[in-house]
Order: sequence, then structure tokens, then C-alpha cells
Amino acid sequence: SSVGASYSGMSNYGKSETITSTIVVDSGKTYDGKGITIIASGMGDGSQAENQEPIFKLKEGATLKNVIIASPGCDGVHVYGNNTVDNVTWEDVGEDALTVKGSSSADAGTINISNCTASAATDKLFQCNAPCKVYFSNIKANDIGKFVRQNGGTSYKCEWYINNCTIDKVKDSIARTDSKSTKCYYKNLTVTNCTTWWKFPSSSQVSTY
Ligand code: ADA
Ligand code: CA
Ligand code: CA
Ligand code: CA
Repeated sequence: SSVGASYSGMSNYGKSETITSTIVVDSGKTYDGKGITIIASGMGDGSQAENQEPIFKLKEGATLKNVIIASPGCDGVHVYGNNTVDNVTWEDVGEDALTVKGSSSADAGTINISNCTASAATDKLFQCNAPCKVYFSNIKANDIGKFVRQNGGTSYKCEWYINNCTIDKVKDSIARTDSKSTKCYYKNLTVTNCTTWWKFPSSSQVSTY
């Protein structure tokens, strides 16, 4: 099986739905789009302007799967802790693709992001605004600024596990943090057209596993 999202045989594949407000997935619930394409209207233009609305908001423990997010990507997906994001495509990432939210003092737990495809991110794909452990697996990304970024100037700890990802055309870096306690672990990572993979205070914060 290849890296990235796949919708073959899903009942909503080829169908689209236009939304005008954020789809909220309640705590512990699952939103299964069965291959549907979501088109946002009036929620932001997908530019680098901050404060666009998210397409999805996943409360604590919620799961999002089998969705294609069309342009404009707005502020992507917001997750609040211990979430699963599986088989999601960002056709044209907006301000960013997914943000781990929460105050910097509240740990967002473990976030699993797998079997996803993302393209055309002017800046970041995955933005971590709270301490968290994120497991990235089977993700295909193309034409991005950064794959994962801890909110600039913060010093809390994040742990990133990057497994079986294929990333092409990277302007800034694969992973970037200003925190001395954040760690990044990677294996089976294929990167092309990227000058600088890691931007960490110390190279000892990054290792294979
Ligand atoms: C920028 C901004 C942060 C936060 C972040 C985001 O880095 O400085 O305050 O808004 O974007 O989550 O998009
Ligand atoms: Ca931003
Ligand atoms: Ca874009
Ligand atoms: Ca954002």
C-alpha cells in the first residue's frame, strides 16, 4: 500500500458538501466522511491571514476520518487532545492544516495522524500550540513550508514521531521548534527538495527510532 490517503470504494467519494461554519466533533465521537469532499464558504480565504475559522474542531478524544478538505483550507483542523485523524486529504492547505490547541499549560495528550495527504501549504502543515505527543504515520506532503512547527517562542515539551512519511518540496524545514525540551523521532522518512530538515536548538533533540 502506498503512503497517503485513499478513498477507493467509499460511499461518499465524489460527493461534496458546502459548509458555512465549523463542523464540531464532540468529545469521544467520530466523524466519518466516507470519502466526502468538504468545501468551506465564508470561513476564510485560505491565505496566511490568522483567525480564519477551522473546517473541523475535534474536542477531547474525538476522531476525524475519510474526508477531503477542498480549497479554501481556512484554518484546517483544530484538535483539543487525545485525537485521531485518519485518511484526510488537504487539497490546498490554508493558513495551516491542523493545530493542536489548548493553553500552553494544558497537555493535549496523544494525537495520531495517519494515512493523510497534504499539498500547497504556504507555511505550516502541523502546528502545536500546546504540549503534546504526535504520531505521524503514512503521510504524504508536497509543496510545504514546514511539516511540523511548535508555536514560535514557546518552551514547553512536544514529542513528535514521524514514521513512513514522504515529503517533497519543503521551503523551511521538516520540523522546527524553539524549545530545548521538545524531541523528534523519525524512521522510514523520505524527503526530497528540502535544504534543511531540522530547526532545533540542539541537534541532539532529533533522532531515529
Ligand atoms: C502564528 C501565531 C500564533 C498562532 C499560530 C497558529 O504562529 O503567531 O499566535 O496563531 O500562528 O496557530 O496559526
Ligand atoms: Ca498561523
Ligand atoms: Ca495553500
Ligand atoms: Ca492557524
